[in-house]
This record gives sequence, structure tokens and C-alpha cells, in this order.
Amino acid sequence: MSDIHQYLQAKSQLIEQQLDQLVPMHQGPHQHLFEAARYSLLGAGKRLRPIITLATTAMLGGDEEGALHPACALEIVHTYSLIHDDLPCMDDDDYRRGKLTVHKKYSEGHAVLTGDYLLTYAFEVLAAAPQLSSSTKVKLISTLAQRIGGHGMIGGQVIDLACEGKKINLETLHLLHQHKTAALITAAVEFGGIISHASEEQRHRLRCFGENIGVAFQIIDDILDVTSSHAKHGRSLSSDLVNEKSTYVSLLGLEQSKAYAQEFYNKAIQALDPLSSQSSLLIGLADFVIQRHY
Ligand code: GRG
Repeated sequence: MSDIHQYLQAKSQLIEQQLDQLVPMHQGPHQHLFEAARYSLLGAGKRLRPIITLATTAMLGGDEEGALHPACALEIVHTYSLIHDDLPCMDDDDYRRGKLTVHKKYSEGHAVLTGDYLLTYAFEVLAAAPQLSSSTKVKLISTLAQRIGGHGMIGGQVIDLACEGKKINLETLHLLHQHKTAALITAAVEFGGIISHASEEQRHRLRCFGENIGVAFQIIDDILDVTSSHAKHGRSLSSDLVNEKSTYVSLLGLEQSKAYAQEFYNKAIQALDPLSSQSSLLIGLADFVIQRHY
């Protein structure tokens, strides 16, 4: 196994253990909430966003242990976004991460509330993160709120809804995914910078890396939607097709989409350049993003 795959496996196990502890089961009349949260959160998922935070922190010589809870907060937010994205009023998907989506397994109401709980709880995790100063925690909270709010992930989802059933151009598709997908991935890189007290210049470069690798990630996701089997990708085969959504592949074709992803990868790597003596981990993750089969 390559170094980066070993790294991904080790860190993914670490994240899984922490998530298991951070989101325990609770008995009582609302126990379904915690059951559904654990059902969606545990046992699958690449854990890419939290691993990016751990890798960025390690690259900058920051406190990796201090980064663990903020990294988990990102995975918790990501899981909320997947639950809501799968709802009948959004993409209406039946499978996610190799199992039934939360609204199929429980109910639509439960899926909405489980997503709400995870989103809210992520901020509680950040506020209570051990080993970090109050000012670091405020920066993390504010960065996350910006990246996933109206001018970030939710804004992207609103553009997505507005574009459903319409033919859109590449510029609009790009704007959509810069917000919907790349914003949270950017937050993951920024988290590493904040925890490591990176300089303004370093943070600017990290943000640029995140924005570009985030778009590359989405282009590869669109490619996998048409090339990968259900078992590999772990969700219903292309709801984008069913919902008549434009994708990079529908606009550019397969081969040009691959080349386009490579362009964003190149821009991401260029952004890291002056940090390069320490940046092999982030480059390894970027390679994984562009070469992945799942
Ligand atoms: C408030 C209704 C409401 C919505 C919240 C739903 C939403 C806003 C945003 C959607 C964000 C979203 C689902 C983006 C898709 C990004 C994407 C390609 C997800 C798949 O990520 P992977 O491959 O999944 O990292 P795993 O399962 O490996 O974690």
C-alpha cells in the first residue's frame, strides 16, 4: 500500500474513533435522533475533509491533537449536508455510503432533524474543543459559519436547486460547485492554518489550494457518477441524470472533464509552492483526490 493510502487509512480510523465518542447513543424518548446520527456518521465515508485538516496542521508543525475535534466537526457538518442533500425535496437519493439514506431508513422528518442536530452539534464541538485558545476557537467557528452559510455551501445548494431541469453554462456550474462542494473543503485547509497559527500569506495560499482542489474533487465526483459502479461509489447511480442536472461530464464530456480536473489540481499544487518542502502530505491528498476510484 502506498504511503498516502496508509496515511488515509490510519487517520480515517482515528477520526472514526473520535466521532464514535463525540456522538454517543442516548436512551430516552428522542433516542432515534442519536441512532440516526450515528447511522449516517459512522462506518463509511472517506473522511477526506477531517484528514485534510490533520494533514495541513501536521504540515505547518501545529498541534495535531488539538486539530482532532475541529476536524471531526467538519465531518459532522459534511454528514449533515449529505443527509439534507439526499432528501426528496433535494436530490431524492435512496442510497448513501453503501446504505439506505436517512429518510429512507427512518423518515423524512427524522432526516431533516438529524441533519439539523449534526449541524448545530458541530458548533458545540468547536466551542468545546480541548487544547485550543478561545481566540483560535472563535476563528474556527467564524470560518466554518462563512464557508457553509449563505455565501458558501448553502448558497451553492440554492444555485443548484435553481438550476434543476435547466441547461446551464460552465461558468454557472463552476460558481455552483465553488460554493456547494469546494467551500467546505476550503474550510478544512483553513482550519489547519488557523490551528497552526499560519501567517496571512500562508493562509492565502492554503485557501487557494482548498478552492482549487475542491473543484477538482467535484469534477472527479461527476466523472465517477458515470464511470463507477453503485458498490464502489456507495450511492444511487446518478440522481443528477434523473434530476436532469448539468454536470462537468454532461457539459464537457469525459475526457475534457479529466483534463479540466487536472487544471484545477495544477493550480492547487502551484498555490502550495513556497510551502513545498513540507507539503508532501497535502500533495499526496491532492493526488488521491484526482486519482481516486471511489
Ligand atoms: C439546509 C437543505 C439544506 C441543505 C444544506 C445540502 C446542502 C446544504 C449542501 C449540499 C452539499 C453537498 C452534499 C455537496 C456535495 C459534495 C460531495 C461531492 C459529496 C460527496 O463527498 P465524499 O465523496 O463523500 O467525500 P463521503 O461519503 O466519502 O464522505
